[in-house]
Amino acid sequence: MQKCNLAVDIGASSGRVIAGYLANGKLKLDEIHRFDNGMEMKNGHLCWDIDGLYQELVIGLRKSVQKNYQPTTIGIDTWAVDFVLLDKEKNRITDFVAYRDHRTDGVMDDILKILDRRKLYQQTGIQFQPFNTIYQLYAFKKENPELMEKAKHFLMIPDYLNYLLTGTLSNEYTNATSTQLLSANSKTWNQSIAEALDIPLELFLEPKMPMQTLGYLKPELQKDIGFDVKVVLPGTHDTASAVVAVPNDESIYISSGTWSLIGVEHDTPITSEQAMRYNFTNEGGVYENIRFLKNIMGMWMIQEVKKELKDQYSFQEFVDLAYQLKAFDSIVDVNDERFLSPKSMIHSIQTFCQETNQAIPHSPAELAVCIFNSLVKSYQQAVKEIEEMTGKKYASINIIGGGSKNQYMNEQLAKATGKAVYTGPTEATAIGNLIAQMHTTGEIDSRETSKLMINRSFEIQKYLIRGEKNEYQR
Ligand code: LRH
Repeated sequence: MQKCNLAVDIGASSGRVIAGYLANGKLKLDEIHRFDNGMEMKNGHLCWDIDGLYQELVIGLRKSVQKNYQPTTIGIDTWAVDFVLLDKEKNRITDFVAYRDHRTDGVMDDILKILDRRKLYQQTGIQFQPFNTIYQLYAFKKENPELMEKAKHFLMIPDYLNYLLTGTLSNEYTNATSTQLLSANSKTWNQSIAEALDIPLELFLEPKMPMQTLGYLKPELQKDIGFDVKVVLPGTHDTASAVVAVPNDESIYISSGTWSLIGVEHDTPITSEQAMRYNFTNEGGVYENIRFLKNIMGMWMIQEVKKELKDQYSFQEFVDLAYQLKAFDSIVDVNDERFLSPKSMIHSIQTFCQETNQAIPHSPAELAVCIFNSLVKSYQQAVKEIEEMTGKKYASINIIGGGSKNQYMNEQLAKATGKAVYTGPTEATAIGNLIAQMHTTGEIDSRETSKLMINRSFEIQKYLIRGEKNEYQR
């Protein structure tokens, strides 16, 4: 039997259970189980199927044993901001409403009439996004005052899954920062913000730092699996885990998936006027540092177009179509709120182009080029902003995550920024999750060792502009 650590990495469109172990100085990955995820309408709101996700997680655990692994630890990461509330008996009293649900429409503006925008940013360091937990909690309270009265515990998705595994309640730090309710400097829940919004502070537990053991599988699960598996906290926010797997500290990173998260790591929060204006965020990092980054709409746009076109084209086919199209220049502002949760992504893109007097994309190739070029434009702008705010010039950009397979965008980004563009690892989130588990068990002793390990274990590709001809070397 091979001992392993298990990473449970659940994104907005799919989840994975991945076994990881060290062999000959390299980190080996084995995907044990993969499943779909998505939102569905329930009680008038877009929700996640949290019970279904938990079942898939347990299936993954069982499969690992069937594949002859002995899991010693398990760690969970998912997307941020979403939560459930439990009553005093620790029973769930809310659905797992998804952040793209329209319950938060207009709520940020309402809150910014109560709280001063600048103060809120200075205290939390978190970027203004209409779906942050703070706005969701406020919307929930307005719609369900009687349930809010009953609520005793606030858990984010990984916290809740950890609770189901172990029976232990916790609020993990990296994910908690995405609520916009934590003080960036003290790393504790911000009393004055909670009080101003009448959100009871008793709902929250003192944030727990990643890289520590939370507990063990509940006895019935232990019996089922046959092993005493330790439940460990990685960066439970998927982006926090992904950033751990950035191969090179000197690059700007882009974690490319449903969202594109572009930024750098920093020792302390940057909450300047400029950072607020550029809407950058200071989320908590696994190494207790800061992920100074910006959320950019990301592959969600092409995922939605793909779905609308009845999955006739794969992602790679969209990339191929983009290469074949000679020129199509229309650009949309990918961070326009209309693209967050539209009825039709295609229609929203087309109306944006129409309103801005640009050619309207109709064919799948035109839509793909419009989305890819618009994303690249927005990355290019963010790179400029990062350099301006940190006062540093970066020679390279490293794209991690599944979206790094988009060669068209990688080449366009190299061309637009003149920087070397590195891509990989594609499984960054699971890798970062596993590394945090290995730090906890002592299998990896330092951040430096983990960086060496990543570079040794995974293929990193390089796109570079060569001379005048804009040729790329791979
Ligand atoms: C990426 C992500 C991102 C959040 C968003 C809700 O999966 O966690 O960091 O802002 O989802």
